[in-house]
Amino acid sequence: MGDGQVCDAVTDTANAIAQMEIRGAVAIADATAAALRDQATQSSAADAATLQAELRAAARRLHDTRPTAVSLPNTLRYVLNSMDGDTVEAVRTAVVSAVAEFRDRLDRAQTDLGAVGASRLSTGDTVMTHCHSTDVLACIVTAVNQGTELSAIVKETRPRKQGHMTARRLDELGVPVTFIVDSAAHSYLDETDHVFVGADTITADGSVVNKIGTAGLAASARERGVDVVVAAQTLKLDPETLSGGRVDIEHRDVGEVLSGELSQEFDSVDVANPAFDRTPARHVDAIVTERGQFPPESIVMLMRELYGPEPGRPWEA
Ligand code: RUB
Repeated sequence: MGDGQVCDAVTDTANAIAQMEIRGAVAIADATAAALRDQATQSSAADAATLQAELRAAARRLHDTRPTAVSLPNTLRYVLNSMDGDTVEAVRTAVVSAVAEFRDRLDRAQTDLGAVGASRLSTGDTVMTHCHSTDVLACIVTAVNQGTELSAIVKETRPRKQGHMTARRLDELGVPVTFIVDSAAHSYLDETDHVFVGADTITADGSVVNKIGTAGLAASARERGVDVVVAAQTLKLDPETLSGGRVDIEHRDVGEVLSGELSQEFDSVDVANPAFDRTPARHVDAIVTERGQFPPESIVMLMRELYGPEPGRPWEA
């Protein structure tokens, strides 16, 4: 790799995120941090300023992969804000240690959040899930490890079918799973005690941006009086929304919805493929984080405490 260039590990990670080989907000954050560490360790920059410029370029490459999960820019902030130093070695050491600390905090946050979420679950409860969220899994795994006997209704989650991952993982855990297509969710809410979903981004007004279909599920659950819990570590709080920033909802290739011959058959039909939607705070009972559980309307206080009013975009500097 030449002086000033982005390393292959960053390009590979960016491609893997864009193609969803790495997916889910926590996994995206973890891979992003690791890629920045690789940039720092593999760089042949001649001086500190060049290495810092490379790290910003690497961050931009990673940032431009998928627009919705705020865990990505929050990770870039954490790592880039650490890259002080007058020499290449000093910057490299600072980044390596910030990334190690970040990844450790990510793990601990999920463990701590899992304990908080598990406290909402009791033996005999049925949990309905949507998509595949490692933060949700942490709550269920902790509850099961504590001896709580649960069953699960797992939504398929069209078009990428992340529900398969959730069903597989819960089955391995010994949780009885009923696997349903998305449109069957309403019919199964009477058998559900809690809806547990993850989040890609939580905004200052307590809205939750998560996999498309979450908003409809939460509205139905609210109408039936079923508990709606969002399991989301504080890395999912979007500090830019404190000052009016908006969440960009990703629209993915329509080939994920209709592909091959079908897409030709329907070539005069407009196909849309939004990947996420926004659930208003009033349809959520609690946001479970590693810092405890919060009514969604109060999450703004935690957001302000953790990120301050001006989070900055150090990758743009
Ligand atoms: C993933 C998704 C997940 C959140 C939370 O969407 O919406 O619910 O990212 O996951 P995609 P986690 O599959 O399009 O990335 O709790 O693992 O961060």
